[in-house]
Amino acid sequence: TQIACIFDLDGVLVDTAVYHYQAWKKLANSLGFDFSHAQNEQLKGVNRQRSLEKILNWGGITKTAAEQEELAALKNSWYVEMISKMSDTEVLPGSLKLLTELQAAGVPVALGSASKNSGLILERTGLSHFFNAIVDGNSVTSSKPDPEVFLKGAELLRTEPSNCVVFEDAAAGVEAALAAKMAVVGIGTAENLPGADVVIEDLSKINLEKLKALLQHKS
Ligand code: G16
Ligand code: MG
Repeated sequence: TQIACIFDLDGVLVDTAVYHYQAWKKLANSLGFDFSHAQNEQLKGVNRQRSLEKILNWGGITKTAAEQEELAALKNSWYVEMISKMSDTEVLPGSLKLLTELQAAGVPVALGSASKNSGLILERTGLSHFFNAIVDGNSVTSSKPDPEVFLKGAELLRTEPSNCVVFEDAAAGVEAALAAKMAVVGIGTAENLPGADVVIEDLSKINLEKLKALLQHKS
């Protein structure tokens, strides 16, 4: 079977949600309101601009487009400061083993992330060399749940969507993969990821053989 894999970044390969949380909380606090972990959960897979809109809405605050751009840049400067200190110890369980197995088997691998900081994160955590193609917040115009990010990934890997397996931890990402007509492995819990073909706790729970079986079962 022909197979290609497309990985989401935050929450699948590395845990950067904790840094997004700290940076957004600092921004919310500076504006006079608080920001909870539950709210942070709702921002997974959501791009920076849209995340800020949601936060301002939760705080009951209105800002002009120019002010929003400044606030998003401020949050990002704090976030970049934190992720610049990341290391390979922050790669999530099973990521390295699976990526190594896929690379050894010659399976094409792409990144499909909403983040504009994916290059820095992959570099800091030592994962860059596993990817044949990178699609991230710098190269897409429509965010998840739009399928653009994953369709571009398939295109760059020169394969059909029906050959692709997507790994996602966010509901919007699972929706995007399904819209792209790809198989989806959800990372997290089944309640939070409706529609995923299979949901696992982390990447240590899957291997190439299981992925091939999943694709075959789907077709
Ligand atoms: C990630 C995170 C989101 C974040 C987005 C944009 O998406 O899950 O919480 O808002 O990237 O990140 P940045 O501000 O770095 O551009 P993904 O698709 O990698 O899970
Ligand atoms: Mg994610």
